[in-house]
Amino acid sequence: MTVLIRGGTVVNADRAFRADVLCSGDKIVAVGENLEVPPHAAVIDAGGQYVMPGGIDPHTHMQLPFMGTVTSDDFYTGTAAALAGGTTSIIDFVIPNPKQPLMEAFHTWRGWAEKAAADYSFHVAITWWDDSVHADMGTLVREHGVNSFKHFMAYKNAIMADDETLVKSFRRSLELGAIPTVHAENGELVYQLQRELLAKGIRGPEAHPLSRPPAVEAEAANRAIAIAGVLGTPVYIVHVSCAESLEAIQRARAHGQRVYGEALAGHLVIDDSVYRNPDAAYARAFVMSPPFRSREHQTALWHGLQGGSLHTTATDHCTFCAEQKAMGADDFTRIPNGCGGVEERMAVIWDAGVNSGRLTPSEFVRVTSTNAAQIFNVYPRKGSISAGADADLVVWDPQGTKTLSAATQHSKGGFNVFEGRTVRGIPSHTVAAGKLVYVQGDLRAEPGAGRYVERPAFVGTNAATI
Ligand code: URQ
Ligand code: ZN
Ligand code: ZN
Repeated sequence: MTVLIRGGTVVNADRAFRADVLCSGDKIVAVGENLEVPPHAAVIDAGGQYVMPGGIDPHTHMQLPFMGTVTSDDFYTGTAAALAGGTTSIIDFVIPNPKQPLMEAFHTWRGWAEKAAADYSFHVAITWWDDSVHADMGTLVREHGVNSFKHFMAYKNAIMADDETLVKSFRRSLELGAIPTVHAENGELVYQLQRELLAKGIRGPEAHPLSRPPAVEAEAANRAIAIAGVLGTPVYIVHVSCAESLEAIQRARAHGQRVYGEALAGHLVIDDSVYRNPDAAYARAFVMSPPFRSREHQTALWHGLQGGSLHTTATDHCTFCAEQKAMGADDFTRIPNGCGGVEERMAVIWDAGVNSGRLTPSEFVRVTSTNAAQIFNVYPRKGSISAGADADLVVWDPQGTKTLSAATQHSKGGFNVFEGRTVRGIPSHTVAAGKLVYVQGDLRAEPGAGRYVERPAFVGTNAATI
């Protein structure tokens, strides 16, 4: 397929400029003014619109078996929803059960993801340790294009990595040229606080944030940063939700340590009042970890994005329907943790970030696409509008408006944490691997069109380029 996007303003992380974009097959082949219209080309009139690199969501959980159930979105429905929102690549997670061989889990997830409609890659979680894990990490890096390993410091008695596992896995990651990432919450503290709350008879969703205060997250963030600092490896902290964790990152970076931070669209605009809603089913829908925080933490996260101490935005898309969330109706610790957002991320961040003046369009591109591509070593294949890059683009209508709602979303789960929010600035077209997959409300996502994206190991001592 040949697609010519003409008359728009191209926005890359470094600059915005007037240019047409020509895509042939799955690549961008030309970026320049007044490009000729090739025969049989599909032409998109992008006048008055921005042409930006397709979004990269570096944190999703499609089809995840978790807390006794499986997330509502599978790899097709979740990636189709992503395309409808202008995100053209996801980085999901292979999460082996403790004692499960990593390669077995990796091949299982690969099978699940074959139905994906958009390109995908995997962080692999290190949930246990022995010599076979050490060996499989090498196989994954050298033969399967994995360059990032996830560590859940929360979820005791499930997938939590203890300090021994963290140290051994971080060291192995460094040897292999891979970057360790962490879910930073002290799982022991969470566990004990949960027990205490239940013992006091506080069993509803309002207890969830009480069992995971910011200090519980900050302790783990500081610990992961300290371990990485001692071992000399970079570290990427997912879903940074509070000022205290951000300050830990800022301190480390101020001393030259290579620490990256990720902010979720939800944590940037939703506050913890949702947990005090008298409708327990409504409050349960917002149970995710780390929890939504009070407003001052959102201000801190925006300052982190603006100031460069937070680098990427993601969603942690992990949807459960009301019936699944009701598994914890009389015990908040049994509410499956996770919320959606993969379809809304870019519009929410444009509306709250660019329209407010917090971010320029180029900074928007940096935090929704380019930084993730660079940190996880797929730039400029991804995260750039340039000849030779993948033809993953979103044509962005800055005047278009939409009211976000479960009634119109494409993702499953039947709930939208951004319900009722009217945003200005929405995708008009999404092009993925050179195909028109979303055209002014018409979603043309194809199961199986997504490709597994190998991410090369980092070379030399400086892992990433930012
Ligand atoms: O912790 C995660 O990132 C996964 C299990 C999604 N759930 C969540 O509450 N964040
Ligand atoms: Zn997490
Ligand atoms: Zn997650």
